[in-house]
Amino acid sequence: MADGGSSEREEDSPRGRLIVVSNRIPKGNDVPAGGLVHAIDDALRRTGGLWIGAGEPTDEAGSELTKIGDGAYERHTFAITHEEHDRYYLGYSNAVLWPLFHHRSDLLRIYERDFEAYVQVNRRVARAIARIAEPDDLIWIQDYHFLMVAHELRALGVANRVGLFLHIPFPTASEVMALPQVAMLPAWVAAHDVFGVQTRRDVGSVREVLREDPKCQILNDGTWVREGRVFSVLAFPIGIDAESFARDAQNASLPRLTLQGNAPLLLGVDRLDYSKGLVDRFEAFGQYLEHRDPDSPKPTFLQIAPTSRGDVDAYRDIREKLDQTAGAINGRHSELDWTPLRYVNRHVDRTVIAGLYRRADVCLVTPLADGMNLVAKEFVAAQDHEDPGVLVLSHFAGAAEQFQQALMVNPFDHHAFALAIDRALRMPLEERRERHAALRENVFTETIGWWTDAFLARLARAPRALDQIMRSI
Ligand code: GDG
Repeated sequence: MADGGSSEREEDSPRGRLIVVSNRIPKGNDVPAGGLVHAIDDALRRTGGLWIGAGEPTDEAGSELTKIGDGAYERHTFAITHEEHDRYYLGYSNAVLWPLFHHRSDLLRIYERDFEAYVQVNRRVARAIARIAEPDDLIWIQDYHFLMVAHELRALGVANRVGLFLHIPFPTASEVMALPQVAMLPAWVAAHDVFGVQTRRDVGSVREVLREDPKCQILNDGTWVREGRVFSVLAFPIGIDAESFARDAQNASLPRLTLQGNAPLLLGVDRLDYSKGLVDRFEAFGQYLEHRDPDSPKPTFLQIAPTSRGDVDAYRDIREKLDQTAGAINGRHSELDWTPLRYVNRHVDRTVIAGLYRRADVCLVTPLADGMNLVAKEFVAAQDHEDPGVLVLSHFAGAAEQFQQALMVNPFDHHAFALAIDRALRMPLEERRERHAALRENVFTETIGWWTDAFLARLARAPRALDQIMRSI
């Protein structure tokens, strides 16, 4: 992990306010438990400050921020038109950056006007921040929707410390060539003081891209310089509120699952996204069913996958493919009293999810590309440590860097994946306990609070941009 841990909390705690920018922002006064939104809420409660996020799309977009709700810190939305929502959010963010950063250049939908809308929205956000930021405020930008905001802030003369955390993987130098704006990317990254990513592998990819830029230079201490500005690229693996998740899982009452006797339960929980490897997962389960010992208990694989970004073509395609694959597997293997695959294409309550994690014997977390994957961490936190289930984890989840004790699989290799399912279902208690103990240690140590503190402590220690400007004159 990056330098900067909880021991630095006291002396480096930021003096100014914290200004957070994220695409999603809670609109009501209730902040959903768990996840990133909760972590930002927690950080803002401690430091004070404000949170800026996208408002509901309207017909016209002014440059003013709109204050929403009330509470321990301020929340504001920036305006966005329906057309910008289509072009900046569904278009450039989710049909260019998302597929490219998840190694799916075949799904790119490149339109110049989408990029123009992205620039427009990033510029609007930067101008709004420039109007309200005080010199000591820390500015913390979340994710790929705002890769240009820091660059725009510098152009406006904002010298505050600015960090960005990228929740998704970073593409390699050759993949990034598919981005029409490839030449601009190093300048966008270099405009931050801290550019945070999930894993060491991602740090490596950012480095590869920066090395292609003749203006970027790496220093002996691992920091970078571009046009006189020093900046860092560091890994901060995101975590969860493990205590609260474990509590919820213990207290959850389970829905009736109608499993046969003590039949094993395999579980998958994912937003319905092509990066999550759901079709490969279904096919691997199909292969497992094909070869399973007919005398062994009949397992049920429950996949929860609520639709997301249903307005983007690639998401409609994956949904169709999944329906077909699930139908074919159940058609082939179901019996009168047994449906091996249950696929729920709907949002399920968090407490129910927590209870299902605890009940599950095996959790399948097998993305083809994923920044981190919080489901892997939630499953580990929810398990009973006396009799824990088994996490089957893809090499391509960011969590794989911390979770070597999971049962690792290559999701593209359906045969090996099917064998891993079989091994997980048969794993002796002793081995399950050993593996789970190692994973649990990580999940309860490197929590969401740890992540926030580590990032903000590092950002607060970054040399002031103003000092940097003075030095370079
Ligand atoms: C991005 C990166 C990175 C899912 N279905 C339901 C539901 N969920 C919850 C899970 C989990 C969350 O959604 C999904 O977390 P992930 O980490 O898998 O994924 P992304 O949304 O892709 O997020 C990812 C993350 O940012 C954080 O940095 O880990 O790699 O892609 O919390 O439990 N929750 C409820 N009902 C559902 O039906 N309540």
